[in-house]
Amino acid sequence: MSRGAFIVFEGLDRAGKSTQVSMLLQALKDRSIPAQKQVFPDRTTAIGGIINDYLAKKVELPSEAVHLLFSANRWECKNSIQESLEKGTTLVVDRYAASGAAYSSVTTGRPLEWCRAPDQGLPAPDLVLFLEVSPEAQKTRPDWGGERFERDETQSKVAKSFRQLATSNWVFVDAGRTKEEVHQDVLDFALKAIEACKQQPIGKLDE
Ligand code: Z5A
Ligand code: MG
Repeated sequence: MSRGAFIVFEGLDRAGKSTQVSMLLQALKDRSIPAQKQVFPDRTTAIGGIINDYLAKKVELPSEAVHLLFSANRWECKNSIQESLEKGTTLVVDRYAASGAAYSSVTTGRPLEWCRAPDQGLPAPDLVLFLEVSPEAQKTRPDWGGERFERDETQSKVAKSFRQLATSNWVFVDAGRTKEEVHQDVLDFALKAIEACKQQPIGKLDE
């Protein structure tokens, strides 16, 4: 039996990731391709609850501790990710390990290698769709600025870290266009990835 694809959306805040996750899921459903959504941070778990309080500025924690919580939040979901892919379900994922390393490299000031280490061994994405958005466009989108990392200076440093993390399975998508235009590109890349990884083993991060 063929497996599902592990498709991850990454990008700065308000790039339109959650919007594109929903549009892609609907398009896959319309084509009868089994697919499921996964969101990180998963704020519904015990660990996710602490992350949520931290992001909403209700609790203070050392940045290194927060980094490990974000990673633990992914490890909590490792088995369910693996099982879904193996049974043929494509996962459409809203942020994953690259967000972990990119944001924490800025908040902790530690090297990217240090930030990537806790995620080593987790299932690796087959495709990372990086949604690129300019600082100007970012600010025009609703609800900008409420959470902890939503400041210009932080965002430009995070953008730089994301670029350093890109590997051959990343594609950069111009997310400054209309939702529908972005979606057309996203769907093309996603359908190709779903086809290409059917008989491939599931990869592991950094292994
Ligand atoms: N974080 C971390 O530090 N470490 C980790 O390991 C992980 C995350 C996983 C919360 O993430 C924070 O956690 C985040 C990174 C850090 N930093 N901060 N702050 P989150 O993913 O939960 O954040 P969010 O609240 O969902 O926001 P977001 O993901 O940044 O937004 P988005 O999903 O990219 O955008 P959207 O919700 O789809 O769209 C935003 C608005 O723009 C909405 O009104 C849309 O209708 C509109 N929109 C979308 N697309 C377009 C286009 N093309 N044109 C015009 N308007 C559009
Ligand atoms: Mg979102």
